[in-house]
Amino acid sequence: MTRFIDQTAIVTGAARGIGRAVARQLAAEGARIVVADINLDGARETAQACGNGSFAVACDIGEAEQVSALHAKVKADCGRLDVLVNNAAIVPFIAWDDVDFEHWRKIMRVNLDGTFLMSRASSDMMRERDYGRIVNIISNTIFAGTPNMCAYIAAKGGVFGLTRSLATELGAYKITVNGVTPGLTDTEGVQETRHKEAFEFVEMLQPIKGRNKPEDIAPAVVFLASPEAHRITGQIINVDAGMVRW
Ligand code: NAD
Ligand code: 4PL
Repeated sequence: MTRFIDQTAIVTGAARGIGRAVARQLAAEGARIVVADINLDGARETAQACGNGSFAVACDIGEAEQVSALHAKVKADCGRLDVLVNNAAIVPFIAWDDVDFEHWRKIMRVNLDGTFLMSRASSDMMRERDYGRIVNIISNTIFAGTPNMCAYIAAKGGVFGLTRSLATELGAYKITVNGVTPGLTDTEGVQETRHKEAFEFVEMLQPIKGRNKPEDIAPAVVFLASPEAHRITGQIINVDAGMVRW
């Protein structure tokens, strides 16, 4: 398919995991991918695999100057921005008793502030052409209240609210803003934490058995990022093999 021919897409956190799968599937349909990640080596591997003139940029989404520099480069090298996928996030496993303000701020800085900074800069560029697709990767934990992730879930709840409000603010410019809420997914990030011990329990709650893989999440993201989704904004698609209903 060729839904993204001539388009430029920024995918944050695409050095690995769900972001990489989204980047690969957008690129398979013609998009040029700007892989923005703090892991430059991984980002370069993703860009290489994507082809279409895709490139990697080292960027901490929680730092306003780095987000500005990223957008200046996209403007100079690509001249246009069609799609932003806000995927980069820290996925912590932390008991409530260990949650202090330092942890809270660390998660908010990246998962919520970073999503704001990226959305602010990208939508300003999209507005120039009266076209844009913003897709926020949220999490089904905002519905389930999953244990050991309170700051993470609070930040994702913030991204959920931002999805609805930006849909309103940006509609006049024909920019849509939607979210995807994955369930527990087998990624490198999850394998680094005790979340990996939860697969059996989570599968028990899923009507469709088996582990979610990054490649299973990406098609919903690609759909919302596509031109044909132009009448859908402020919405959430839940991709979790049916674990939660909302
Ligand atoms: P991951 O840890 O495997 O990958 C995350 C990527 O984000 C990494 O490449 C990392 O370097 C990058 N990143 C982290 N902080 C960054 C920053 N400050 N600036 C730029 N890049 C940064 O994670 P994943 O499991 O692929 O998760 C991707 C997204 O999906 C996240 O938004 C996560 O909250 C969401 N999600 C994941 C799951 C899951 O079970 N894996 C479930 C629901 C939602
Ligand atoms: C159900 O977003 O959605 C663990 C870790 N379990 O990050 C998530 C579930 C995790 C999730 C998530």
